[in-house]
Amino acid sequence: MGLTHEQIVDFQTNGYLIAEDVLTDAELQPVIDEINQIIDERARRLKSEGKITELYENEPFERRIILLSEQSKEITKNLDIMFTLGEAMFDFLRNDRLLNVVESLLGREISCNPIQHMRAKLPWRGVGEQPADENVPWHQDAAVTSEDSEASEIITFWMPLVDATAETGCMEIMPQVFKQGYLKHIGGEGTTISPELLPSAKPITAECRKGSIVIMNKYTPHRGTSNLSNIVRWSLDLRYHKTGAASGRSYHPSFVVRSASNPDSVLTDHNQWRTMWKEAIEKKQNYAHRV
Ligand SMILES: O=C(O)CCC(=O)C(=O)O
Repeated sequence: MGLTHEQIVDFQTNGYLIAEDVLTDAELQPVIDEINQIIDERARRLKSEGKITELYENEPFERRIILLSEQSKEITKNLDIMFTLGEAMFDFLRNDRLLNVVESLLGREISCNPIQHMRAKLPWRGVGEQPADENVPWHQDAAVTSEDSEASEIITFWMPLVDATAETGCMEIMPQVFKQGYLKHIGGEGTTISPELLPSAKPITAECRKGSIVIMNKYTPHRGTSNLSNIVRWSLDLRYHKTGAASGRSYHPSFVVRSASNPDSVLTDHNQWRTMWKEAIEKKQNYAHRV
């Protein structure tokens, strides 16, 4: 089942929606298992290189990478979808329940957008807010797309792999502000809305349980909040667009995940996806962000 009519209107009115209980634990577990395996392989390599001494093999998903990163920051380097390219992740990008929700907003011809991330937000022990290199500042997702995608509906689907709360770190969102369109951004430590243009709308704290999804319009200002807990705030932020529309990163691979008119166009081959990404990354194109 996709979204209800009320949910769709809610999204279109407020520029965001928290869709509750879309995914089951069983659907998320293969992704978690795969991440655990990637971390285990990295930890063993770092130990063999003498960069860490403890493997912490018995620590859970929510804790292990904290203990490993205290020994070597290398454990989190390039820990993202386009570098790890796992099969469970590829399968998840085409998860039926997720795509039913996507279809409710984008129709029956859908592509997976290459702007997609897996994030391990580690606990913050410092004073004030977690810094911008660890915690994404106020921005609109349109800011990380090229201008040729201005007319494309690129919708963000943000989902935690643990409960995302005010304590573990979740999204903070400005409702309805998407109606103002694009706001100029500045670069630096994380793309951020120019301070003088930051709307004064009261943000909502978008707590989101594991299995639920925060859906956002590309012009909705949002930011991450500090992780004040003692577990990792694992999450995925995925984007989808209508097949044929500009993706905002034409130099990275989009692929068809659902098509009513041409079901054969759906990419089901994990190896092909891997190859497309590897070839694109080798070319090392600079991101054509907007400012
Ligand atoms: O996961 C986070 O903390 C930030 C994610 C975000 O800002 C995004 O998906 O655009």
